[in-house]
Amino acid sequence: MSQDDGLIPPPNAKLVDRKEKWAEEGRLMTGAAAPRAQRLPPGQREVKNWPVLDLGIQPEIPVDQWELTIDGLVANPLTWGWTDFRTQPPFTDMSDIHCVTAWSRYDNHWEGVSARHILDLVKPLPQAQHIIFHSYDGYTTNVALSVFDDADVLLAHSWEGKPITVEHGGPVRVIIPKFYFWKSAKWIKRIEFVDADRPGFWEERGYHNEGDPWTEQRYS
Ligand SMILES: Nc1nc2c(c(=O)[nH]1)N[C@H]1C(S)=C(S)[C@@H](COP(=O)(O)O)O[C@H]1N2
Ligand SMILES: [Mo]
Repeated sequence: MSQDDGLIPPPNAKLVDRKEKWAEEGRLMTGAAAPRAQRLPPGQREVKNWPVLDLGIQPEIPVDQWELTIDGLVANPLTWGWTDFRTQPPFTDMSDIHCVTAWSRYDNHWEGVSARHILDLVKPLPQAQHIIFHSYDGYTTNVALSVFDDADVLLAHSWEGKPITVEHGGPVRVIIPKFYFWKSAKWIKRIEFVDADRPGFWEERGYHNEGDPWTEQRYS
């Protein structure tokens, strides 16, 4: 956790302890990589509900106070308020969720602003190789720029045609379908482009730096 995120010690310390233990013990690892053609990654089970996972803080940000800053190694840094965000070209996509705690949820319909549109606007500098997501609850997570730069990545404001609820990261959360869901930061506040990679909250606590479900990149 970098200094400037000011994470309050998570009220959900028990969950953090338990998930750190899972990483230490390699829980849920099947050791059997599944072909990508298989929809359900190894060690996962399909659920029909949508579980909530967070650190015990669910920040409530009214849309008129919501701001998103995109900065770091980009030619055109920006800060959007709600109206700025909602006047970007709309993007919709359907994708599956795979959480490292072994549940997967199929066919989620997302609506928001595509990662590629954001990249077109901010124009990452050549040195920008990694991205750090910063959230309103103090959570952080990291991905390579090449992971963010994909056709199915977006900043979502709606799920199944309705605004994403606070518990699921509304007003706006990141969606990165190809990785375990901890990379999909809820309550997104800042997207920082950096040259050197930096582990986020779970990456510092035994979780994999990437997180490909089909090769079970659960733990580091
Ligand atoms: N800001 C923030 N984003 C977060 C988290 C969090 O605690 N804070 N948890 C991550 C984890 S571990 C998962 S599995 C998903 C859960 O999203 P959901 O509660 O909508 O299912 O959000 C991810 N993004
Ligand atoms: Mo998770």
